Amino acid sequence: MSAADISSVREVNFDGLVGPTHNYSGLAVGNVASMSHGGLVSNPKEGALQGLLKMKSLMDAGYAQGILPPQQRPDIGALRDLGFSGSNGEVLARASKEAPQLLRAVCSASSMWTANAGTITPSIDAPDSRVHFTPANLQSSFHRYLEPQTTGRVLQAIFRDEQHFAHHPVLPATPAFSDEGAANHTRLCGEYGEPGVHLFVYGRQAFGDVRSGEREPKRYPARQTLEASQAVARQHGLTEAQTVFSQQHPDAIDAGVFHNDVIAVGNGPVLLYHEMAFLDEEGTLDELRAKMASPLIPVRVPLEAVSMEDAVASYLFNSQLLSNPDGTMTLVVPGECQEREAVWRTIQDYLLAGNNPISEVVVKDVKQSMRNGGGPACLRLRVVLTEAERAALSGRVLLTNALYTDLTAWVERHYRDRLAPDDLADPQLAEESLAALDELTQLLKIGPVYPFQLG
Ligand code: SUG
Repeated sequence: MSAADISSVREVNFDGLVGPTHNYSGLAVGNVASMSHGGLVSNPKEGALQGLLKMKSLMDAGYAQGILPPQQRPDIGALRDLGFSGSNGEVLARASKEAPQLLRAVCSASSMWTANAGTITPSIDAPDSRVHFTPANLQSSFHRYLEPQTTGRVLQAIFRDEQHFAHHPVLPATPAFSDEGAANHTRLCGEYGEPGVHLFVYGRQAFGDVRSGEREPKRYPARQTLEASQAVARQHGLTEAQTVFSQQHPDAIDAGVFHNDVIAVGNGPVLLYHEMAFLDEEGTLDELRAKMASPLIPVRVPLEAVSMEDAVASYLFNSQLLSNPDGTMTLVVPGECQEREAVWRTIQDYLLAGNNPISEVVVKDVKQSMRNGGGPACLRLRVVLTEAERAALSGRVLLTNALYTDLTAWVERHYRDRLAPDDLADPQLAEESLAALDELTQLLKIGPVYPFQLG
């Protein structure tokens, strides 16, 4: 690749639009925010507008911003598969009465957290010079297991051009291959257009020489397996020299760190992480240093500065770390970081004042998502693209002022501003949601991607 091509490579953040059924159902075991906010009344309209505002302000600041649509919810087809029959209204009413936990699961708007949509390898690192995609199976929880099929269709609709984009099958949806996508994957590099090293962080090993039981979490499940991470790397053609597999610290999982992106974030050569992120911190850094072409810049936050409780409550590490043209980086943190004194002090006195590229902190209000354990970084899927690949995207999915205006008007037209757990059985909500999504696929020009559109 020529120097001009290298400098044209950019990271595009594809944020998930918060869906019309966004609600608080306490579905995610090991996710402290989800478990503690279950049963609250949500505001889907506010959630969608908060997400759109984050996207718009990052676009205005010069970052490339994309959009991924929400999924068809309630997933009445999933209820039918589980034996509920009759009209849609009857299916919803029976599920609400006989299995309310299933109704809540099929209504979740969890696809908004697109960091879990899949794992992406940029063309620079792939042997066939194409961008590679594997949708995550999300088999750890029923409500998220419902996502990958539509996710795959959406990714194929947008990244359709086979000359530039390659799509792989979802890994087998079984505990041994439990995969949660980019939330446990970080690409470290110099410039985006230079070769990168892929850090895959897993919580447990399924086969082979299983490590001692003491090294696995005891309280909460480990959602990513080593075998899943290895399979994705294999699908994408990544070699040993390009990959580092590191075990997440089991104590962190037990403290509520259900994905690596709740305790570490990397961008370019910078790895911002908490002391408790990796079981073998030194080994992980040494291997990264040995494999990376550019010097690694580790930014380590010690436990004495930020406790695990503060890390999980504030989502400091679920920030977006964005590259600026002058070589500095901007950290986009959730508003909750301002509410924890130790965290805010660490940002000011340690991250901003430290000898590292982070020169600016921007605070974003994504509270509707945060109450379900989704911060700024959960809401986006990073796709590193060359200029030619950006030009080859299908659909109207890169944010512009006009698209922002259209999407906010669409949200205002279709979304409710109040959703209580009992509202989920309302057949009217299902109809409103389908009408909204049908219009959205036209607005985004991505063609039919939802089951109700495919017949
Ligand atoms: O899988 N929450 C999601 C949050 C995902 C955050 N993503 C990243 N860290 N990348 C999860 O735990 C809660 C849904 C509810 O309780 O209603 C939920 O699914």
